[in-house]
Amino acid sequence: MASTAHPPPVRGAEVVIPKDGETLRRAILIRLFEEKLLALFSEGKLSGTVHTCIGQELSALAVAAVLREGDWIFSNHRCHGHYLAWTGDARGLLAEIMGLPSGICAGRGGSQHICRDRFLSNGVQGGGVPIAAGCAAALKIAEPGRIATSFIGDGTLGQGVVYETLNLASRWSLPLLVVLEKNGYAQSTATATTIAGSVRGRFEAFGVKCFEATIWDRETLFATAREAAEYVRRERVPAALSVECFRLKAHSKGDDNRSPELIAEFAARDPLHVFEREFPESYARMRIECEIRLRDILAELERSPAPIRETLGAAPEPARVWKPAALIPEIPSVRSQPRVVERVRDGLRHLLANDPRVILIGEDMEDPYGGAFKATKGLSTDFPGRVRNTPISEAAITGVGNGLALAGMRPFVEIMFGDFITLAADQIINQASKFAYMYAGQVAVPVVVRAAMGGKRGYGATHSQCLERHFFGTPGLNIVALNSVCDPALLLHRIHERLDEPCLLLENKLLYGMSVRSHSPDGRVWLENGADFPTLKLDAHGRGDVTVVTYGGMVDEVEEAVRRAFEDDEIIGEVLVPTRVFPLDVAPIVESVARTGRLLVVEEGQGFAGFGSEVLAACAERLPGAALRPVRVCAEPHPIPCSRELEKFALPGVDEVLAALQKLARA
Ligand SMILES: Cc1ncc(C[n+]2csc(CCOP(=O)(O)OP(=O)(O)O)c2C)c(N)n1
Repeated sequence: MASTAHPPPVRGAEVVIPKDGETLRRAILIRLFEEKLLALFSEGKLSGTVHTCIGQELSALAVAAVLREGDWIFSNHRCHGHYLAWTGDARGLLAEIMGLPSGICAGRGGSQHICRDRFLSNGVQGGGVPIAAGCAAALKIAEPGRIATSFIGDGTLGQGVVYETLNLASRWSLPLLVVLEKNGYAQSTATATTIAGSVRGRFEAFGVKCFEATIWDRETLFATAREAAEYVRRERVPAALSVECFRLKAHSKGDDNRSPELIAEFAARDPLHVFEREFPESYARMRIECEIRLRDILAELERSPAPIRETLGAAPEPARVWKPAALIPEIPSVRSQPRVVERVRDGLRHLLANDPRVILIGEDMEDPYGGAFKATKGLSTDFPGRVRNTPISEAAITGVGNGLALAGMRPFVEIMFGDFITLAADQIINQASKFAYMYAGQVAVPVVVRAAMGGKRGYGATHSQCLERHFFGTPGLNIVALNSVCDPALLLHRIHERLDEPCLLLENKLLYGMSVRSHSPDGRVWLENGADFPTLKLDAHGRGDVTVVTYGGMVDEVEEAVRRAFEDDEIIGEVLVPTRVFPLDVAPIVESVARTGRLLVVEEGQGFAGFGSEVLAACAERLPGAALRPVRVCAEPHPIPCSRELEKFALPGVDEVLAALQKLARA
């Protein structure tokens, strides 16, 4: 299914959830584990970084005590305690932090990015909250009674996506427990100097109940955690659990600018120190047990083999047979030449009808509006509850999409104007695209983010761009572009059937109104090469003067320019249109350029470090020594103006493509 190979999931030691009465033993294990990490760092035996929770262990344990198997847990950079509290898997975690193949993520994740079953951590502050909400949404549909938990620190209260998510989780009544570890600091900064208002007020503003406790009153902490989790489980609504605590060590390894007096004051109150003072014999016995366990694990791991170089990546595309492009017969169309938007709708309708896991979320998608470009018109009526309007929260809705996908649903997230994909960039680049590799193939995130890109409608600088360039080259991400030749319903079907990785689907705004057709204006038939995400070709039967490569919304204008170039100057263009622009199958392009020696790349967006640059580089690399004559046509290097005339100057059109064809033919 996936285009990138991953090794089979790594299994750590058996998960052992602490039983009542074992809390302190587990707390000691967490503390000794992290003290050992700091020692290994100072001995130069570990690389990277580590954020210890020394002093805060009880908050993780209080939450672990009230979670159940099947619940999702999202953690942050300070995740060791959360993980060990929940699993007890010191061996798997230590191996991971040591970068060993037997680590829980095969050494790919390290200290901050760990995953096992339904426990995931990521070091991008706040990004896990909407993903947890997405999992909560999936649980609500498929596994009622289970909940999702997301740990954050109080510094992360500055992160906007947290509030987008609280709003959505409250509106959608999602069983989400946000655990706030309120240790008063964010790295070097006292949060009292950066976070305004009250913590409780922040949650309650969204109608989210906030439970409060401290680690210095263990009984109340455990009781409050239980009350909070049971409330979320029973009422199926979000809640927050705010746990006041203090970290006794530096933010990471040695970066501590807090006063020694302050730290000493909290060290004296530290629950484990208190336990040691009150029950020295029990404490000493448990400590020795944990020390022996960790010593044995370390000794074993120090003898383990180091990782070997991995060879991952897409398999080479097999040779293809070109055949005429056509509408997909399994998805009927009401018209013989439907418009692109109609085929998008047909495709989505087909998926909704055939796969109960499919769910569509985005702004203004429901009827009677049916989406800003009407791509979902009628679908919310026909599939009640499965096409959902969201608030204006691009980061959160993409994150919720990630969570839904992670939990087994097949979400399609609509970004109304592709320009706003910037707001969802963290969820695409640092979350969805990373998970499968970073967590050693244990999870898949088959989320589809549909974004209407493109200009030529006078919408100006912030509603007209093609921003896919910023996502090109992100490992783990697929970028597919609709055009008016390859049936959009087919591409939706393929994405759904053949990808278990995230996909950014580019839907050009002007394209929506075009008819899907299999002939170009010069009468030639469009061919496709039969790949899952086919490359299309306007064949020149070996007589092409210029290879023209384009994608998405530029296809129609390129065709028109090619028609005119032939009529006016008898220049024959061989046009190639990939439907998946990343990862890109360059073979058909290189094959054509090897024959023509002339390459014209046309893209609507900015050219620098863009699609054209990559196509050019691929041809130059694969055709060393060839006399390659390239030209690129792209947007002018300034923001897109509103004025109809100015916009024409800024964005490439038929005239620019024609001029480039003529220039190349003369070269
Ligand atoms: C989005 C983001 N911005 C900045 C950072 C760098 N960073 C890592 S931890 C941290 C402080 C987090 O503070 P808090 O949320 O209070 O958690 P704590 O470290 O106190 O557990 C910062 C700024 C990050 N990882 N992610």
